[in-house]
Amino acid sequence: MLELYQFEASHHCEKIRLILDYKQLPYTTVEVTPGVGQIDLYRMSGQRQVPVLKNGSEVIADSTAIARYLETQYPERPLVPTDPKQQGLCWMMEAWADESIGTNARTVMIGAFSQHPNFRTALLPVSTPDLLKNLVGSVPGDVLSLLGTGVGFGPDDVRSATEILRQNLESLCLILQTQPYLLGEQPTLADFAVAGLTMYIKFPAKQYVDLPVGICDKGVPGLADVPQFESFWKWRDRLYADYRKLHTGGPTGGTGPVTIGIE
Ligand SMILES: N[C@@H](CCC(=O)N[C@@H](CS)C(=O)NCC(=O)O)C(=O)O
Repeated sequence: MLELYQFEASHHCEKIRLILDYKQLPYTTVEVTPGVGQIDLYRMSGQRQVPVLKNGSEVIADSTAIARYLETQYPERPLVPTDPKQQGLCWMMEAWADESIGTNARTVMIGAFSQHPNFRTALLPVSTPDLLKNLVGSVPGDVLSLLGTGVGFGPDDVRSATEILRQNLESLCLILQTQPYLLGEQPTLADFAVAGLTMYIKFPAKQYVDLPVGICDKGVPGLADVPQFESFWKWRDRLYADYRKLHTGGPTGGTGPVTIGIE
């Protein structure tokens, strides 16, 4: 059985969950406790970030490496086109989703927390400090004091990340004007990477991810709620409806999430 070591609230993990669901592979999730659980993760995988995939004795860290591994081991329902040009574009778009969308989305979400009380209250009443820690990743120090003030998350950082994401969403809308998926007629890794890494800009419309219900369909004002990008969010809703399994209170075919801590 495939085991995904994850943070439920991680956008890189969401990319892998989308891929696992698309390939119709059963898996269990192991919820890693931020901080202490990452020590075990380090022992297991040689690094401390999620996602990590375990398949028997094989341990694969990093979402791109996991995608490659899954494509090699489970070629049914392929994710990567065979045509060389399409294949090159697919890997390029996947990297762009991780680096540009993923990095900037994290910044704008933290910015939205500090600037928009409504967005914050949609999450905070039921959130735990752990959830916030998951969202901000490895940033040290007291999480709440970080919001809007920490290094890399000040107003200028948020403004420039928002501008980059506007351009990214505009490009995606243009591509999707004439074709159903980012590389043409079939879904590929590019689609699942973009869908997963846009999670912090706007959370999925239904409870695909085990997060507070109040956060479904909520997102960063100015990006998640403007008519200009509506076609992109509609596209993502359809991708989720077609390929992602709804959260059912336990992981797919598994025993339920467990937390790993220090021994
Ligand atoms: N390049 C990695 C990035 C993974 C990543 O940034 N993971 C975050 C969660 S989204 C994490 O584990 N943060 C905790 C930490 O860095 O300690 C990938 O694609 O998997």
